[in-house]
Parts: sequence; C-alpha cells; structure tokens
Amino acid sequence: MRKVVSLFNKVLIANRGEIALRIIRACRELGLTTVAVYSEADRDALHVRFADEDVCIGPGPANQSYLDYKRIIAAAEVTNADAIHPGYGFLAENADFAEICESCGLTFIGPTPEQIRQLGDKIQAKNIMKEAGVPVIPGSEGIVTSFKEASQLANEIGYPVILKAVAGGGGKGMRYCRNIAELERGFQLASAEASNAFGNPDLYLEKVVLNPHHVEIQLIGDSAGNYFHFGERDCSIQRRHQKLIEETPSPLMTDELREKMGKAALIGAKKVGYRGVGTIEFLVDNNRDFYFMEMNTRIQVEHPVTEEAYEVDLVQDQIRVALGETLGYKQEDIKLKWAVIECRINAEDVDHDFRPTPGTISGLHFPGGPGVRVDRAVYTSYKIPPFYDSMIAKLIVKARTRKDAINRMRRCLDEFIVEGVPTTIPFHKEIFRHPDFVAGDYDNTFLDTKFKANQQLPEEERSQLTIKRSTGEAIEQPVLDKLQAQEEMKTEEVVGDKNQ
Ligand code: MV4
Repeated sequence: MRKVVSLFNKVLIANRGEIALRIIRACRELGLTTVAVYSEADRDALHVRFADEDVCIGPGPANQSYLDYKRIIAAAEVTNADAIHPGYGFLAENADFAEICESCGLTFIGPTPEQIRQLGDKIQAKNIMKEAGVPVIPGSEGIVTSFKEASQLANEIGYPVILKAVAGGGGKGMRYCRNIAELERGFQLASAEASNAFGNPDLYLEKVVLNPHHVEIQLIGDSAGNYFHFGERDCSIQRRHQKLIEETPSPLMTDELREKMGKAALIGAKKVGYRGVGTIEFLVDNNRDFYFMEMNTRIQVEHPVTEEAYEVDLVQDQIRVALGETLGYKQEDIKLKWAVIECRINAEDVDHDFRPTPGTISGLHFPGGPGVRVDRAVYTSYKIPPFYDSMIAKLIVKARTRKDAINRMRRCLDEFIVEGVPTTIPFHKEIFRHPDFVAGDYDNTFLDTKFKANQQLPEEERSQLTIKRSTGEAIEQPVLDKLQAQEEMKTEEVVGDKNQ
C-alpha cells in the first residue's frame, strides 16, 4: 500500500482549558495524534487526560510554562510532534514563536509569521486595509509625534478624537479627547501609559466612532488562495474590554450589510494572502457605516457562535488548511442557519469589581437539552488555579429566532449550577432580563450606561423583561406586575366574599 505523506501527524497543543480540549477533539476526528503540555498547576486538567501524550512544562505561572516557547519546543521535540496548535491567548499571536516553530521544522497551525507581524502592528494593519479599499476610521496616517501635530489633525477631522497606543490592545493606553485641552493632557498621559505598559510610547489618532457596535467577521483562507466568510458576531456587550456575550446574527445586521462587510473582510484577507482562520473586527455606527478596527490572526474564544450558526467546524477547517488541504466551500452555500448566543461564564465576584475567584468547584451541573452547547474543561471538585484567566465555561445556545435563543439562554442560566466559587451567572441572568438587551437595542456603551443605571434602581423599580410561557414573546415586567396585582385583587375579593 502507498504510504500517505502528510505534513504532520502529531499535534502539540500549546494551551490549556476548554480550547485545548476543543483542539484535541478536532484532532481526534481528523485522525491526528495529540500531545498536551501542562503546568504543575494543571496536573489534574482535562486536556491532560484526553490527549494521547502529555508533558509537564513547568510551574504554574504562565511565563514559566505556557508562555515559555523554549519549554514548548522542547516538549514537541521529546514527543516527536510535528505541528503546534497555539489556541488563543498565550503564544497564539506571537510572530517570533511562529517563526521559531517553522525553523524547528514544526508546522505552526495559523497564518505565517509575516502575516502575524503585519496585522499585529495596528498602524500597518490599518494601512494595508486602507490600500485594499476597506473602510478605515479617519485619523493619522501613522504615529502622531507631538501634541501640536495631534491638535492640527484633530481640528481637521473634528472632535471628539481618540488616542491609541501603537503597541496597545484591549483598550490600554487609549484616551478620549473632547477638546484641545483634553487632547493636550491626553497626549501626555497616553504616551506615558503606553511607555510604561508596552515600552513603546508611540500613539496614533482617530476620530471617535460614537456608540458603535463591535461586529467581527469570521473568515478562512487556504493556501490555494480560496477565501470564505461566515458572517458576523456582535460582541458589543463588553466590560472593561472583556467580552461577556457574543451573538449572531447581530441585531443591527441586514443581509445587504452582511454581504458588504463579508466582502470587505475577504478583500482585506486577500491583500495579505492570509492563510488560516481569522477575524476582522469592525466598528459599526448608527448609520450602519462600518470601519476596520483590527484583525485577529487566531481562532477566537467566541468561534462556537459561528460554528453553531453556520453548522461548520472551524477548528477542523483551520487544521485542514495547515495540512495544505483546499477548502471545499462555495460562498453562496455558507448559510446562516440558527440564531446563536454565547455567554462567557467566569469565576468572578460580580459584587467585588469582578475580582477573579480561584478555588474548588464543590458542585457543578451543566445545562443541557436541545440547542445547547457547553465548552468547558472544569468538573466537580476541580480546583481553579489562580494563574490563568477566570473563564470556566462558555454557554452557547441556538434557536430559530433571537427571541427563542434568549428564552433558551434564560432557561440554561437557571439550570447552570456552580457551587464553591462565585461566578458571573447571576450577572448574565440580569442582562437577559433587560428590556433593551432583549429588544436588541444596545451598543458598546450598554453595560456602562443603560444596564448600570437600571441595576442601581431598587429591585422593585427595575425595568425587567420576562418571557411569556406559551409563545416565547417578550413582555415587559410592569405589564406582568399589573396582571399579578389583578390576580391578587381577585383573590382578595374571593377571600372577602367568604368572610362576609
Ligand atoms: C474606538 C472606539 C471609538 N472610536 N475607536 C476599544 C478597544 C480597542 N480595540 C478599540 N476600542 C475602541 N476604539 C474609535 N475611533 C471605541 C472603542 C471601544 C470599544 C470598541 C468595541 C467594543 C467595546 C468598546 C468599549 C470601549 C471603547
């Protein structure tokens, strides 16, 4: 029999938690052998149990284990792995790491080091997109080198403007400026902040997009130059730049806009000859005008939203592309099939500024039933280590309509039991009762404005929604209260009758 030569047969997963499990599952179905790496804090982790082989790579702190590329490359060599999947976070968008993998003869499952580097530089990424004809936010061509230069530009494009750190991300080193005085002060503060946080004081300037939606397009490219997109995810529900809820379709989306944004995303990806799964983040304003913000060159936390909505396996496709396979999609056959919503469940104390709450999960029950997916790597008696992020599960539900998906999410949040550590589940329950969220009337300011204001009211004055049992139709709490009051009056009448 002819021996089938494959670019790789054994994949080392340079990650932990639910995404490590997700990748192991994809590898298994593709007939690939898996190697888990783990820190001393992760000895009892599920990714270690489910991988074919495993290697301990160091102590709990990530910089001595999951971020230490020397230990990871050594683990690959010891086990004869011939590919590395980085997952998300850790080394996933580290161009140097991707380069080191390639120079050690290991396939890095992701785009080329060059692509990671280009798109990781925010100004370069913006310039590439602009050249390709993708709309970008008006602002400086490159870095702004002085307050004077910034203020001249701000006068041209109009206030408010935003200063962003070239090396930044996650909102760090970002500053809103409503006038020249704020710009002068902002320039100094942002520059100092960027210098401290990233060792690079460089800033660029943009016009502020007011009340935007964060809408991102999922795409994939293969090495034969085929590109496809899988619509959008709306990730506008964020707290301090941490996403809490993601959904598709976006409440603001139209079929026409999806096609336009999808096309723009693919034009951008083609421009760099992108290979693998990627996401282009856009800001979308009230007029449904959209602007490129940045491109993520990794599989993202929220990828299951797209997998469920479009009935695809993005992690398998990502690995297939790395194996050199050609994608068999036709864009016109990639159809949105479900309304999908994801909640990120974190072990955090909502009442204490969302402080992470590592500790032992003493009791655990996951929601189930039709249309429910829970991606997680925690189990009963699992000890959440203090070294990593606090996300313990992703709850993903799908239904035919957004209304039904919201109804299903509420049912699942009620069913989801975590004992031993506080989680963000109660916070999610509140969001799914907020009339504006339920109406799809939200943007990236929702949590800090409308939601916060509502939560600060006394319990009985809060505007909250409940879902009517028979139809799933959303009706307002005050209406329910009236009905309830009428019921109580009836009862009193009856009671009164009896007593007379
Ligand atoms: C913006 C913006 C408005 N206008 N840029 C936040 C993180 C970083 N990736 C960019 N961010 C923003 N950039 C311009 N020109 C508003 C934000 C922003 C934001 C964007 C998406 C989702 C949530 C957000 C929360 C605060 C600020």
